[in-house]
Amino acid sequence: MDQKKRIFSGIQPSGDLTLGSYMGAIKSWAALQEDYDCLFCIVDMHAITVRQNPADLRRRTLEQMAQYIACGLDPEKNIMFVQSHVPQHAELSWVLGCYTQFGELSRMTQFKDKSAKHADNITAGLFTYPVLMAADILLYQADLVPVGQDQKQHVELCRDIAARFNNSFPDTFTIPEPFIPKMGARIMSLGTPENKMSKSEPDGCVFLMDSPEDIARKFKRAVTDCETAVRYDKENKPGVSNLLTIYCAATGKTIEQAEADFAGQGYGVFKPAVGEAVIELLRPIREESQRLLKDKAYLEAVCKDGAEKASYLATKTLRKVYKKVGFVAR
Ligand code: ATP
Ligand code: LTN
Repeated sequence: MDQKKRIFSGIQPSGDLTLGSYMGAIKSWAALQEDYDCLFCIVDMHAITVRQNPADLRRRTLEQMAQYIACGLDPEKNIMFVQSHVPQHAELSWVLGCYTQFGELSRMTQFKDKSAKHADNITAGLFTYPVLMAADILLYQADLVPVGQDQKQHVELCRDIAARFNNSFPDTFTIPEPFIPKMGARIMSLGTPENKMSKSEPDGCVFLMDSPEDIARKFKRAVTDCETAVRYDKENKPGVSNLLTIYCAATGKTIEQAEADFAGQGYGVFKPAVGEAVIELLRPIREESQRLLKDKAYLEAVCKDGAEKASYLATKTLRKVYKKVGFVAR
């Protein structure tokens, strides 16, 4: 029988999960869990590449696990864990860093963007972020890495590092492929629809845990344009196009169907209707997250079990790598 292909992906607990995290990532992960052998990680070590409040980081990490489960990821079917619980990520990252060029890291657009945004705090960790990400993926010999378009460059770098390492030490790593799920929608900020909805920029975000009242208010205030027609035109009508994308992702309709639904009706009808669709989409996720968060012991047990399973796989790869580079066995 064919072995299932392996998938690895992760999200940083750098802010509360948003509608973008769900529609762009977690929803497609949930669709993959039946057919692939999946690891879904909460990458807290990546989160500290920019300043975090420790208490918030701790709270969000457990909340993120609750939300993964509430969004339909099954801890029985997948390995779900917290990155810092598996020290092999940091250990492999060191070795891979010695097989990565300074020039390669300097070309990463996320580094350029984030260092411009945090000009007073450009750390070595922010610079070597993609090396840790490569370690995440290669430790588990992942075949596919589902990510949004913005992360493709990092997965390409991971492939280059793996190929270079394999060139010196054959048969060490599986070369992974970026996998941009077709159903994954790119969700833009409700306030500035030219920018991606990002959990570290709370303005313009809809959070998975927002109350129905908050969601309704945010959609009523969403930035549109001075026309009245509900029509998809990303160039000239970024706000309306983003709302259409959200509406379709929430209801399963096509853009054409949605445009027809609102033909002849203005934004005063359209915006609250999108809000309503999102309220219904997020209601069960919010309620299930709240229920799970009351059972801290269960969430901690899921994290522990995930970390044990991940460690088992990670140890195998790390042992092989240490041997190949010439470290003496302990
Ligand atoms: P940060 O603000 O800390 O950079 P983020 O909210 O932009 O975080 P990430 O943790 O970097 O999100 O992304 C996790 C995954 O979700 C990635 O694969 C990314 O491509 C995807 N993703 C994040 N935001 C969106 C969005 N608005 N629309 C679609 N996909 C998204
Ligand atoms: N850099 C990613 C998060 C991330 C990741 C990974 C994704 C860290 N390690 C490994 C896929 C595979 C992000 O910001 N979205």
